[in-house]
Amino acid sequence: MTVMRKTLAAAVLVGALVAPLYAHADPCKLEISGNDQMQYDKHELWINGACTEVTLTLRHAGKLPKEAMGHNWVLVNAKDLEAVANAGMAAGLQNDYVAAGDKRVLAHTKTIGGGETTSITFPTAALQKGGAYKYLCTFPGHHALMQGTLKFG
Ligand SMILES: [Cu+2]
Repeated sequence: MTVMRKTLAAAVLVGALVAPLYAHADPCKLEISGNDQMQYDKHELWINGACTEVTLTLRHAGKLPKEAMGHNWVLVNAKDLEAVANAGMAAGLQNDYVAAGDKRVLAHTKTIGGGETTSITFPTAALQKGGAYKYLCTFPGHHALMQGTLKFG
C-alpha cells in the first residue's frame, strides 16, 4: 500500500513537472497565416524575451496565386509601417515587395501564393524589450488590412 502510494505520488509529481513543458508551443516559434480575403489570422504576436532567435512560419491558406493575392510578413518599428509599405510596393514581386537594403525592415519572409508556406529565422538582437513593433504584408494595397502588433519581452 505504501509502495503504491509512493509510486502514485511520484507519477503525479513527474506529470506536474513535465506537463508545463508541453502544454504550450515553443514561444520562440511563431505561426501566422493569410487568406484570399486579404487577412492575417492573427492581429498580435508575442516573442518571449528569453528567445535569442525566432522562427516565423507564414502559411497562405488561400488558393489565389502570388501575382494576384501574394502575402509576406515584414517586421518594422511601428513608426515605419507606412514608409516600408510604400517602398515595398515600388520594389515589386521580384523583390518580394521589400526595397533592397531597406534598413527599416527588421525581418521579412518572401512573398507566397495560395497553398504555400515559408519560414524565416532571425535573431532578436535588433529588438528591444517593450519596443513598439508592427508586422505587415507589403503586397500592394494589403497593409491597411494585413498588419498587426508584435510584442517582445
Ligand atoms: Cu498580402
